[in-house]
Amino acid sequence: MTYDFLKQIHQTRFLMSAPTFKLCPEDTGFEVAFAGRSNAGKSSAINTITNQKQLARSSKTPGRTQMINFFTVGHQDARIVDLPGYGYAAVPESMKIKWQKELEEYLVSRQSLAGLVLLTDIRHPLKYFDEQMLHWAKDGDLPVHVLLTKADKLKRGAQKTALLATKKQLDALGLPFSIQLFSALKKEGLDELSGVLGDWLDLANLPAKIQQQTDETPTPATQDNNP
Ligand SMILES: Nc1nc2c(ncn2[C@@H]2O[C@H](COP(=O)(O)OP(=O)(O)O)[C@@H](O)[C@H]2O)c(=O)[nH]1
Ligand SMILES: [Mg+2]
Repeated sequence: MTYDFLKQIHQTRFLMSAPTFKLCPEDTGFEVAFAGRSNAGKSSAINTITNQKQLARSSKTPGRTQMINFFTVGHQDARIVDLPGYGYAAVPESMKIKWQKELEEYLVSRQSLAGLVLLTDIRHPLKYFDEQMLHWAKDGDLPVHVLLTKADKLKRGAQKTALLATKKQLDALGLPFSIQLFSALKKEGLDELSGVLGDWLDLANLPAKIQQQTDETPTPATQDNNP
């Protein structure tokens, strides 16, 4: 099953970019948002799980106005959302506040949003804005899956220590979560992540939905159809 999810996730395509949530796609089906501080390894994770080199471009320009990027996982009703990396010091305070308000609104009220994947570098604990995101997720009854990225940077023992420490941090927030180690470099943690995405995006039922849609599409009358 997990293997099938991964195959389906490899079908991910770019849908659109939006400068604000007001311009995002229709609120139908299921959506999973990826969030994290800039440099957390978000683009690398999305590219790795979708098996595509440049799907989520890594932005090398700190402070650049970033877009919210939407991708479809084989169907427009199964979407991955790449949220702009937060934590740029260069962004003016007024813009930060505006963006945070929008983000909160999206996390709390987006109907199709089925879960939040929060990425953090395994060498750094969750910081203020990560916790902010987690609080909003809690307010929106949104399940959270945490990826400890760049796990290859640490040895086994240190990985375990980091995992436990972050679990403790999350436990203290009192929200439902799951957590895993992830390495885009070593392609580690793909099965676990694809299992979570498969569940949240309802990928097991997607082939049936696509079939149904095909059936419902009216076939144009051919010339053989005499009145
Ligand atoms: N060692 C290692 N480096 C990684 C991994 N994932 C990302 N990086 C590096 O971390 C930096 C930031 O990655 P990127 O995906 O652009 O982060 P983003 O800003 O969150 O989208 C880049 O230099 C990546 O090459 C990983 O799994 N292992
Ligand atoms: Mg990026």
